Amino acid sequence: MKLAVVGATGLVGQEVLKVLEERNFPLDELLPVASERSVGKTITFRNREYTVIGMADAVSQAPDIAIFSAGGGTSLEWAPKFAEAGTIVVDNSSAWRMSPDHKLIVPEINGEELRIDDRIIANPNCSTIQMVLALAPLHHRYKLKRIVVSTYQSVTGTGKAAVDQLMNERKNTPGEKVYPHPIDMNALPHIDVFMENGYTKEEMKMINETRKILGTPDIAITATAVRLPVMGGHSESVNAEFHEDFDLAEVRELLQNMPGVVVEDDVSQNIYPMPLNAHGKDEVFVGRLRKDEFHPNTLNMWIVADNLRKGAATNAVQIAEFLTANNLVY
Ligand code: A2P
Ligand code: 11C
Repeated sequence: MKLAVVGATGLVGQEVLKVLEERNFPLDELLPVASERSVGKTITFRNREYTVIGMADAVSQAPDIAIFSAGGGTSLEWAPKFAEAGTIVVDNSSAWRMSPDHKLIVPEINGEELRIDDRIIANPNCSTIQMVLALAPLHHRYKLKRIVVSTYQSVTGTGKAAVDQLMNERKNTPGEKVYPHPIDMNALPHIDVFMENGYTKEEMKMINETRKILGTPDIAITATAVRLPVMGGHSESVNAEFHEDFDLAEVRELLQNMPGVVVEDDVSQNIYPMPLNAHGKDEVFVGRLRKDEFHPNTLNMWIVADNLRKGAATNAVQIAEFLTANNLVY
């Protein structure tokens, strides 16, 4: 198994390397790949130093799998070239997610859709993954009718430059600004670009990707995505209406039995999910479970996950693990 990590010098790429190491992913050869700016730099993996290579070099070495976290433009241009060389691309960008010819995978939910001829596989947006993982077992039991979601997203979702902006503002030192306003001590109801319908692209990703992963285009979804000066992960307040009535104890049990989900819900002890606790973990944490008292069959919940982990790196590595475990790599 020869595995390329494309975007190995970025926030998500670095997390991919950590997750591969922690999960002891079965690889014989690692190719760390980044832009020409980084070629020749070294990264450490499993106590060994590796030299970063460029895209064309990586394609010529035809890795079995390439995990891409280098932005949509890079994916659009390079994923087909890797695929042509026989590589299976697991892509973290939004480039292929809504293409009807490409699968959008959260392994615990729809890994079974993967086939041996899939060449570019899309990893969903971070805010989508954590929401859909928590909602999937409830959807399968009670059938989702409508979702109202508001997000509280970490600056790490924007990349290294955003973390630098927050830290520079905090220390009052000058530096590059990636947001149109200060982020420290602030809340920006603005993630990614605004679309013609007044929603942001992040909000539309949550809507469209959720429907694709759950395979039901008839779920009504509305989203407001907000950036906060937070580091450890994304949080989401979800109000979910189902076609069928539910019992809270059963909801709790369904969530507890869902692989990758951890219920943290004991308000008598002030226990609920928080990004500080989710940081560096692979699971999606769910709490504040309660019935909406003014709307039938409707549940309120609070969902938190490390967006660089299950929201990006972990999910991508799990897709690669699924491919190897099911003999879908040749
Ligand atoms: P580089 O470090 O050489 O710029 P982040 O989102 O944290 O900023 O990381 C983005 C990642 O994508 C980095 O590893 C970056 O490499 C990589 N990247 C950006 N543009 C390209 C490109 N045109 N080709 C290959 N890798 C790219
Ligand atoms: C954010 N969700 O937090 C974005 C980052 O489509 O994979 C990931 C963008 C994407 O800003």
